[in-house]
Amino acid sequence: MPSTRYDAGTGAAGAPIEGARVHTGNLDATGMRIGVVVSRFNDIISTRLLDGAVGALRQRGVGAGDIDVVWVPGAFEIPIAARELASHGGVEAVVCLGAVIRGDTAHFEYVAGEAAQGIASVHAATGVPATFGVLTVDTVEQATDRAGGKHGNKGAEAADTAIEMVSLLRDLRLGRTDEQRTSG
Ligand code: INI
Repeated sequence: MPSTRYDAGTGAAGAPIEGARVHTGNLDATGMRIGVVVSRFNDIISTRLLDGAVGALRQRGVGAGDIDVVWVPGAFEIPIAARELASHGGVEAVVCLGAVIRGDTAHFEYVAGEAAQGIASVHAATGVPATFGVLTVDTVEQATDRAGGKHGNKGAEAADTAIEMVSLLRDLRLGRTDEQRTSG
C-alpha cells in the first residue's frame, strides 16, 4: 500500500491512500488562541525562543490578543503553569519554552527530565496539546544555535507544531477528513 507523506509547512501531500480517511493538520492558525509558557532561567536564550514562537504564531494568523504568555522561574516550573493554562486558560494548545544547559547545571537530568515528563503529562491530563520547545543542550553555544542561530529557532518550531496539532484535533473532533476540509 502506498504511504502518504504530508508536509504541513508546504501543504504538499503525497498520493492518497486508496479508500482511507486521511486526517492531517495544517498551519492555518486563524481564530486560534494559544498559550506560551516560558522560563526566565537562561533568559538570554528563552527570550529568543519566545520571539521565534510569537513570530511564528502571528505569521500563521494568531491575533496578538489571542496569545497568552506566562513566565515561570525555571524549566522545572513549566509543567504546572502549562497544565493550569491548558485546563483553565481557554487556550487550544500550550507552547513550552526554556533552556536547560548541562554545562551550568549539576542537576541537569532532573530538571530536563521533569520538564519533559511534566509537559508530556499535560496532554494526557487535559487533552490540550503541549509542545516541547525546551532546549536540553550541553553548552550555551548549542543553545544559541537553536534559538535563532544556525540550527533555526526551536521556539518557532514548537509554535508551528502546536498550530498543526490544534488544526488536526479540530478535524478529528468534527470527524472531518482532509478531503472534506478542502471541499468545503
Ligand atoms: N532551570 C532552567 O530552566 N534551566 C537550567 O539550566 C537550570 N539550571 O541550570 O539549574 C534551571 N534550574 C532551575 C529549575 O528549573 C527550578 O526553577 C529550580 O530548581 C526551582 O524549582
